[in-house]
Amino acid sequence: MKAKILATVAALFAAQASQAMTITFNSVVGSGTIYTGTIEFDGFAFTSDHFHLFDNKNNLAGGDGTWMGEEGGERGQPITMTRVGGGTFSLVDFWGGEFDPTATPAGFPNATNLDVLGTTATGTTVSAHFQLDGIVDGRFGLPDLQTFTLGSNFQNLVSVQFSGTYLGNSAAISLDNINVEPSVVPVPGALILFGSALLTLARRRRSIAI
Ligand SMILES: [Ca+2]
Ligand SMILES: [Ca+2]
Ligand SMILES: [Ca+2]
Repeated sequence: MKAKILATVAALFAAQASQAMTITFNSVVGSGTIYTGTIEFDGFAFTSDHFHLFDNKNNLAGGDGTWMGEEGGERGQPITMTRVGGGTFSLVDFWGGEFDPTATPAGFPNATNLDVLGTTATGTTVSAHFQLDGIVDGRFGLPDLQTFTLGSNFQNLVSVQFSGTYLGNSAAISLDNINVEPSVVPVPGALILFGSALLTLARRRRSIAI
C-alpha cells in the first residue's frame, strides 16, 4: 500500500515536471518588418526598441525559417525575453550569429561577441559571453548561426537579455531556435493529493506502531 501511494505521488509530480521546448519564430512570416515593443511566441514575450523578423528570402544570415535579428550601431538594441504572464524558465541553448553579410564596421557592424544576461527570480544575475565565428555568407553556403549552450546556472530565470558587441560597441546579432524549459508550478489539486498521501502514510505508521 505504501509503495502504491508513493508511486502515485511520484507519477503526479513527474507529470508536473518542466517540458523543454524550442522557440523557432516560424509561426510569423519573416518579412523584415521593424518591431518596436513586444512580440509573443509560444508563451514568451520578446521585447526591444528595434528588432526584426527575417526569413531566408532575405539574403542576410541564414536562420532556420524565420529568425530574429537586431542591427548594430545606433540601431543596436538588446532583445529581452520573458514569460507571458510571468513565471520562471531555464535557458538551455540557442542559435546565435551575425546579421548581415554586407555589414561594415562603419555602418551597422556585425557583432564579434554575443552576450546573454539572465535575471533570476531572486534578483541575482547570470551572464554568458560567446565569441561568434565571423562566418556570415548569407542564406546559402556555410551555416551562419552557431549553437550556444548555457550553463546550469541559467535556471529560475524571469528574463534573459541578448545583445551583441563589436569593439565594445553595440553590434548586430541573429537568434533562432531558443531552447527553454518553462518551470511548472504544481497545481493546487496536486498539492492536496500530495498532502492526503502523506497524511495516509502517517496514519498507517501510527496504526502499525499501536
Ligand atoms: Ca526559425
Ligand atoms: Ca556565424
Ligand atoms: Ca550561410
